[in-house]
Amino acid sequence: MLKEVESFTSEFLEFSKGKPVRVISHLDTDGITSAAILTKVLQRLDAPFSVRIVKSLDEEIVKQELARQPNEVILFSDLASGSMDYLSKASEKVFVLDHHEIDASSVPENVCIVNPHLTDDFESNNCSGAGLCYLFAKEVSAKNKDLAKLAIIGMIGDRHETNISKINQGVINDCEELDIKKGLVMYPATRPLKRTLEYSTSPYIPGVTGNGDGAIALLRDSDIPFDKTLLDLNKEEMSRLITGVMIRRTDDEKTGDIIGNLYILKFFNTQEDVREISTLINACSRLGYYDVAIPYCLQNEKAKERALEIYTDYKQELVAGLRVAEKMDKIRGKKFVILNAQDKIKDAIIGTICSMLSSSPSYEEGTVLIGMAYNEDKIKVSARIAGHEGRNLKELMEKTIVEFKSDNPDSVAEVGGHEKAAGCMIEVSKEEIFLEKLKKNLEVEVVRV
Ligand SMILES: [Mn+2]
Repeated sequence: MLKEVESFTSEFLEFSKGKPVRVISHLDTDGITSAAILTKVLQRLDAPFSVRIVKSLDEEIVKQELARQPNEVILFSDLASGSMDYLSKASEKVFVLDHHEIDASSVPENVCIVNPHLTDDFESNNCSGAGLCYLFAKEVSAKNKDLAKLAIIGMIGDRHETNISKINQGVINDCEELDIKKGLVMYPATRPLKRTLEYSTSPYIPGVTGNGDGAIALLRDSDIPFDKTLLDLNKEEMSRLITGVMIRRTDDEKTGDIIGNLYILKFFNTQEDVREISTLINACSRLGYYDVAIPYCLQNEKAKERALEIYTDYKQELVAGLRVAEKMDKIRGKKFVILNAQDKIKDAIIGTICSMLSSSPSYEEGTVLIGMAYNEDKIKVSARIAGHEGRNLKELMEKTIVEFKSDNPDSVAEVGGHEKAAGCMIEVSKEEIFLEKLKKNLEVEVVRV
């Protein structure tokens, strides 16, 4: 893939000479770190540029951005692979650095793209959007090697760590300020364990999560000082702690995923857990503070202060939302649970709440969790699955929306996501009708071939 990056870079540098660059990136951690890398590269090139962060690309947004041609150069990061049709209408060249699935035959001639799916060895080249932006940055100048840490944050943000490809390994090797330690996968690994355990929702530890006394009891049983951090633990202490956690999760089959690598990065001159940095960036971005998230990535002190405030509020909101979700009346069926929160939980966090619940052992492996929350006159619907195995949620949502729309042709409902996390937006006025369709599809037994 390095060859592809090389020709992409030379084409980009040639084409963008003397022109302002317009960067359009995705709003998750990977998209924000991608935008931050590109920001730094363009600053170092002394090139004028602007950045736009979007939730997803639709025809309207693509049209708006293409209207900037021919005066500006358009560069998409961490998105656009599914928008080749729209991009073919551009009057000029368009540049794309993306890792999402793509139909190779759909790439028009005017699109200059690097995507691991378009290479001859996807397994080795698999990486995040930020990883691609980093390879581009390094190709522009070897001095940009210091941006490897942003690629690492994007990689963790997009959960690439369970299967490190050759390209990702290269990024890890480039990052001198990264430490990797094997242990209990819980974050932050850099703060006192009594707190980390108490606030741990992933893994969810019965009797410990949300229970300060339970957290202290676990540490006492494991013979570990309360104020030690995960990073401080020696091998014996780590294995005692893992045993203690496993005992409490005994009736649950998901124990395998509690052990893995902890990623510790020197960021703002302190040791930080990459999973926590990633969550913080995601929180700022999802709440609309892109102007805080990007400078935070670039280690701006003022942005850090603001980002921490936003993150604290976000965590409090999550804890409160989780409590509401636990107490709420739910629609329960065979292998599914629907939380119709209406206006009791903010739509910005309903998906995260479902993800947290999906890692709790109170739900049997394969249970589909659906969260619904109002967003003005719309309802945001999020689907998650407990454990690893289960139905394809994207298909489930698509099927439901197709049926829903055939009865409600005026609806503007749209589905997004993938197999394990999907969602859609529907009109509040159609709440009951949608629920009926959804329940009907959830009740259908899935026959495995
Ligand atoms: Mn991504």
